[in-house]
This record gives sequence, structure tokens and C-alpha cells, in this order.
Amino acid sequence: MAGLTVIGAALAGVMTPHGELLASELRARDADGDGLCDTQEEVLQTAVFAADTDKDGFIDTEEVARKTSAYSDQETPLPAGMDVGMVARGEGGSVHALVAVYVRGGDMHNKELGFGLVLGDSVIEVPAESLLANATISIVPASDPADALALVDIPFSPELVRSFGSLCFYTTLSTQGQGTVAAAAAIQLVSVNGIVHWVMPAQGGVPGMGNRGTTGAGSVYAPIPVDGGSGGLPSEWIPGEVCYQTTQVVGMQGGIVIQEVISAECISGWDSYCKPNCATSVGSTYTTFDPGSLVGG
Ligand SMILES: [Ca+2]
Ligand SMILES: [Ca+2]
Repeated sequence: MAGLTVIGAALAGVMTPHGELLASELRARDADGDGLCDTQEEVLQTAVFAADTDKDGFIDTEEVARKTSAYSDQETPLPAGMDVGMVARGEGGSVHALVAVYVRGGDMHNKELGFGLVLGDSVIEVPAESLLANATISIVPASDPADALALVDIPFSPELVRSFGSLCFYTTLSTQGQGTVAAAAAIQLVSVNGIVHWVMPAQGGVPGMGNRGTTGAGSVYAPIPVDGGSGGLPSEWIPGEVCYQTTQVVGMQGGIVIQEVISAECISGWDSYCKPNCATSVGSTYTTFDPGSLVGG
């Protein structure tokens, strides 16, 4: 597969021989030292001052990388050789995609990341070099000290999302030379009134939603203004709420999944904002991408 960069080579540029992170500025904005900066935790609704929000023994970053809920101690990672997860936030004028990589045994040096975009029904590989040139890479201890977590923070212009209206950004994780994808992850980004939203999957439970997050396919539309917080949001948007949608699959081709919105409402209990016309999306369809379709091929 073209366009891959070995993580270990990129890490060599930011790590001291003892594994200390040189990017101290990033660490300063991460109050609990779990690798997720405070602004990212605000989007995720994880605890800014507790590395392990649900106290299940796995820090929030590890749960992102291993695709388990950071809010439910009933959901812990299954054994795996490696995995990758993605989250998003807005900060400093950019949208940031954060790629969290888990590798059992801790050896990142033969692991490769690949990247791509899904626009409509087109899957487009993106050269890793162009993305990683602006990326910040850090290492966080995993729950098992023998394992490793790497975080790759990739900033890009919100205009990319605004100009297409909706796009999916995916990452693949592979072992060098094996030619197959071991794990993959994706984030769905949409532009509503020029405000970039991350469509967060709500399976496994999210805070403020009671049981709704554990039944069916739900998504939270989390606005991620590029200046963080409420920066640039229209004044009529409702604070303390977020737009929650449930969908059903009405079509599938390859990894492209067509979803129809069957319910949408503003729900409370979020440190976020809900667009007043949240409910009007019922009956509309949109496409998402299943990153699992990339695994093994
Ligand atoms: Ca943190
Ligand atoms: Ca946890």
C-alpha cells in the first residue's frame, strides 16, 4: 500500500533515549497527563482531571485506541496485538484529528499508519508524509507497562470540511511488509452553518444520555469550533445540550454505509451546544464509512 509512514521513524524525532516527550507544551495542556489534552477531553466528555474516567484500569487514551467506552467500567478492551482509534477537536484555528495507536509489547518500530478520506462514495488514499509533516506525536504509558500508546495529532484546515460539507477521515494500522491492514478507525466530520461537527458514535454509552447510548445506532453531533469552546457558534444554539440522532442502515456498498435518520433531538447534560434545528434532520439520509471494511485487505 502506498503512502505509509513508519511510526517508529517519526517517533525518533520527538523522543529522548529515555522516552521522555520533548513536546512539553502539549503536556502542559493535559491536566491529568493521560495524553488527551483538556480541550479534547471536553469534546469527549471525559474527566479532565482523571486519567481513567470510568476507573476500570484503562486510561482514557487507551480506551480511545482500543475502541472501548471511557465512560463505562463494564466495557474493557479485549486482548489484541494492536489497534487504532480516532477522535477530533477544534483548536488554534484548525480541526485536529487525533489518532491513538495501541501496540501490545510496545514495539512501534515496524508499525505503519495509512490515511485516507471518504468523500461521497469515493475512497481516496492520502500520502502520510503530507499529514505527518504538521503532526505532533507523543507516547503515553499503557495500563500494562509493556504495551505502548502513541498519539498522533494531525491539524488541518476546517475549509476541507466546509468545502465538501461532509467527509470521513480514516486511519489504517499495519505491520511493515505484511501488506494487510491490522486495524482501522475513522471519524465523520460534517459542516453545519459553517461549524465543523464531529459525528461521534454513541454506542457503549456516553454521559448525560442515560440508557439511550447503549441501544441501537446513535450519534452525537458535537460542534468542534476551531477556536475551541463556543467560539464562533451562533448565539441561538442551545448551550449544555447536544444533538443526538439515531439512524438505521438503508444501504451498503463496500465500506460506504447509507444511514437514514429516524430520530433527532437536543439532549441535555453535555458541555456542548445543540443546533436549534436538530430535529429537522429526521427522514434525511447521509453516508458514513465502516473502517472495518479496510481490515485484512
Ligand atoms: Ca487529559
Ligand atoms: Ca477507563
